[in-house]
Amino acid sequence: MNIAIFIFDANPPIPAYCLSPEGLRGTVAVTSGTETHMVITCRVLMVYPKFVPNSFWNYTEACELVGAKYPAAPLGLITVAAMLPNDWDIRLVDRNTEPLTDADLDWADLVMIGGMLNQQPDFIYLIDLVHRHGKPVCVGGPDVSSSPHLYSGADFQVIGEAEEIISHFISAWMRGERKGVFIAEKFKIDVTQSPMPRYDLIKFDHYLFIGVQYSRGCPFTCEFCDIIELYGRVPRTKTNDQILVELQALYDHGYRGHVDFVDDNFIGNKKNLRTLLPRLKAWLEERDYPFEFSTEASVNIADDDNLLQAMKDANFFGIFVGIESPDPETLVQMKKKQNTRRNIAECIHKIYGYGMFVTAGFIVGFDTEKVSMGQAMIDFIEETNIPVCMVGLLYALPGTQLTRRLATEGRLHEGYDLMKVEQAGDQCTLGCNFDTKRPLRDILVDYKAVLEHVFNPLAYAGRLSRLPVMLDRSDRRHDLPDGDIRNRLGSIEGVHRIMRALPEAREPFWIAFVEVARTNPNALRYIVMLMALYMHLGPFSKNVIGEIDRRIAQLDVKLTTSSNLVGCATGRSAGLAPLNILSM
Ligand code: B12
Ligand code: SF4
Repeated sequence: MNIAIFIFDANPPIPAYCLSPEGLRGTVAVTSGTETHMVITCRVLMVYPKFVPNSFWNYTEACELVGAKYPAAPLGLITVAAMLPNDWDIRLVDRNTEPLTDADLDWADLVMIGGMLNQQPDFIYLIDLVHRHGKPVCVGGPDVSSSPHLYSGADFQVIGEAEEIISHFISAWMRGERKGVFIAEKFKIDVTQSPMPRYDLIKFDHYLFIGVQYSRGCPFTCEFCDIIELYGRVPRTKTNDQILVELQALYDHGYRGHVDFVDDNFIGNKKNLRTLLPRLKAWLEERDYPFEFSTEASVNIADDDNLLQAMKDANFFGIFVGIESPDPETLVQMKKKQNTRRNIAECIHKIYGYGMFVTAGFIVGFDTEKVSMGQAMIDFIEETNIPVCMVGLLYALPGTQLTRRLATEGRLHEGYDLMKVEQAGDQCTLGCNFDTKRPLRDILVDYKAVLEHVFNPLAYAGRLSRLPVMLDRSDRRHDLPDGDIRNRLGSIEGVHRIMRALPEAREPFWIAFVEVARTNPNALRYIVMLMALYMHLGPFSKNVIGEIDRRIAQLDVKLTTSSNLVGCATGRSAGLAPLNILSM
């Protein structure tokens, strides 16, 4: 039996639907004039799965130092929350910061889960857990969009950007359907119509920073990149008013401190950005600088002094740049042409000149790499003087040009897109999920050498103490706003805690600290922040080096075994292993 009902005040607007009796759970009667209507109040529990523990990006110790629980809040989920009808009741549980209880699950009519690759093990576990509680699950987000086959256990899949397609899911749910796959047309979403994220669902003090998104997509063509596959190559920006309203909402919720523009490439649409930045500056000034910004941008940002100045004026303090490799031939092969024909170190130094520090991504494991790659990368990192370098192994992400090429060449490993609980990590430990051209052992040895150098406390402190000379913070505001969680780092007790936690780095870090305090006190708090990050990066890099050692040892065992077999088979002594065993 289906019962006709009316729904009002829904966002997006929803016509009258028919519901099965089961779908009526939680509905209430509302009388308006002489008519009595039913208003649906669906109880939605949104769950953000746990990230795998062994990741560069978790910054666990730095979070603990300031009393946060995880670096970033789930922006995707709270954006989707804002697309659901106003009369649906929504709760959010971020498993990285708080427990998910039976009571939460009992409360819900529907559970919605979203996340990325590095949440996959918990994500899949959660689908099963929710089903054991007898509740339906709707899934979405980047990993579902990239690898939907891994999430076929969910009742509903929303694939791609949710802004338009979600109304189809909502309609289906209202009609009483309990299964469905909804696929968004690629890159068609007009982000100016994207609703303001439900920041009210977030517990701000759980996080190091809060994300806002100005644009989606990137104009470049890097072969390994999944962003252009998920969000396209034509950057779509929100309007200036839209962003300022989002920032105002954060401000009104009382949030102060670090806001990250999570754009794929912040300068993807420079024309629009040029109009946003002066308004951002004025907005900040009027409110006495409640936020400091960071973002991600391609290295050609250094070509544009006006843009750098405008970002400086708008209180940007950090930029993540994908550098990837010091080798021009490798950059061409990976189709990262924007990084060729330029002196990258000069570009980075130029960004420092505008008072913004740079963190950067580097990758080892490309087909065209030469034997000397490891030392070249070390020299390059020292020359650019970037303290926090995310050096990973090349990882074939699902849906990329790289993955398609490797599949065609028969080099992709089975289950390459599957993150198993027992091996969970990130591209630092799991990379090279394909047959490499260069012997894998050589790649791992090179990679290990880079990690050993880059995260050596002396080298790290050396880069820290050289940075302030280049980082022009002279005309920058000195104080953080009241309520900024990072204020807890600046106290002398905070600095002592960092030093106590890092016995082997204590001496070089103190020397760097004193040097920076003397020469560039305005840069000091950034240097302390980068030291705090080392509390995670130091131990993390040791774990990765341990993992790489284990992978090398496994390869050596395979090599020995295979050499023995060759020896037996040919009647000769062991020693001449077929070379290709090294790329297993
Ligand atoms: C900010 C960011 C981070 C931050 C913090 C993320 C956080 N806590 O949420 C940090 C720096 C920590 C990070 C790290 C990593 N990230 Co990241 N990150 C991003 C980035 C740039 C923005 C995320 C965001 O907030 N987007 C804004 C929201 C609105 O978009 P969205 O999440 O896609 O949500 C939309 C849809 O997907 C959908 N949706 C989302 N959730 C749900 C849920 C339901 C139920 C439904 C129906 C729909 C739905 O609706 C939304 C609106 O359209 C994305 C790229 C991107 N453009 O999204 C990469 C991205 C998510 N990261 C990615 C990866 C691979 C990583 C890393 C492994 C490192 C790396 N980049 O190589 C690490 C791993 C982290 C770890 N701890 O292990 C990949 C994920 C690929 C995949 N298959 O899952 C992405 C897509 C791109 C990329 N290569 O960087 N990341
Ligand atoms: S510049 Fe960055 S976001 Fe753009 S295609 Fe290359 S890796 Fe992807």
